[in-house]
Amino acid sequence: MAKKIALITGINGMDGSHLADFLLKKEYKVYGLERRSSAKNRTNTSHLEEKITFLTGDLADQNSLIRAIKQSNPDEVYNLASQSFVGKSWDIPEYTSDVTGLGVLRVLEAIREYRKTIKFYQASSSEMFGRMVENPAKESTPFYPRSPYGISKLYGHWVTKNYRESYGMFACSGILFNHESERRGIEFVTRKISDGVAKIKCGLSDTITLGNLDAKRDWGYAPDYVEAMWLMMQQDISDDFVISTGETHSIREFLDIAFNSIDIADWTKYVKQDERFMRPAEVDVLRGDSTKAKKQLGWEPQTSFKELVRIMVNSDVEKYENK
Ligand code: F7E
Repeated sequence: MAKKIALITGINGMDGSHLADFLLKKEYKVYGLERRSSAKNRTNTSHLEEKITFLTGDLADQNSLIRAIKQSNPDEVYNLASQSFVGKSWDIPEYTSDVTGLGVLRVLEAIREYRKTIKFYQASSSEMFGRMVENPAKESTPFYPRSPYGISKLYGHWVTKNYRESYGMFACSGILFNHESERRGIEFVTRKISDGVAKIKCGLSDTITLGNLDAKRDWGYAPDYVEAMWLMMQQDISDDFVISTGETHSIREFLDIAFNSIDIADWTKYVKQDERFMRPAEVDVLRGDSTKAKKQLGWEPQTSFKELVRIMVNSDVEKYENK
């Protein structure tokens, strides 16, 4: 049987690299779309350089997307690219709307132009629930985004649904709650903590400076979550699914486990707070209900919160110890 072909946008991000690993194990031919950059950004994908084909393209450039689809001729397109940092979306709201919102429309248009039978996955986000009208949130929960990022994701979510209904395309959305791994960008709170804790352990720093410690998130492990993306794409009918652990933990709890894994019980003297890391409008708590994914996809998270924190801290400690 011919190999299935997948095109992943945002290949160099945490999710892009984990999904490529997953699809290679399933014997896919994988193409990864990356933006042109004067400095190469393949920290997460250097191990994939001989295994996948990188294409240059940009969610802000319609023709580059049409070309990437023609070059790869995929069975499945996973749209994981976006301006994904919520905090920065207030500083660059127009760019965020263009890439995270309109970028989705551009990928869908490229598919519609080239071949409508290509399956499309949109990385929707729990940030669309924002001020949580219902806790835990499920597929039918009304949205209430709280940032330019969340609003842009909502556009992407609805345009995906609209192309499904307008053109009969297979276009599904995974409403993924926070998911993290040792490949997470350093600006996100979990990695900032794991990296900071590792530096403290190795004597390279004495403090971590954070914003709001009381925010609560439903944190899962990214390699578990990319499997859910793939499962959604193997269905006969496209649909939307919430992917989450069903648990919520505060940043303080994350700090407890992270410091505990380097044998520090009281972390208060190591953690400072700074206004710079506070957001103009905060999402105080997120928690998801993945009953539908469990029933219809047979998907369940495999990694506990405690394991996740430990995996991240151990990986950063190893990184500094090897240096
Ligand atoms: O913030 C608080 C911050 O930036 C988590 C993205 O993948 O998940 C992610 O978005 C919480 C917030 O992730 C710092 O205020 C405190 O309440 O790690 P984060 P996020 O905003 O939840 C969703 C599902 C996505 O879709 C996004 O693309 O942590 N917080 N102190 C801090 N956050 C950061 N970044 N840095 C701090 O110093």
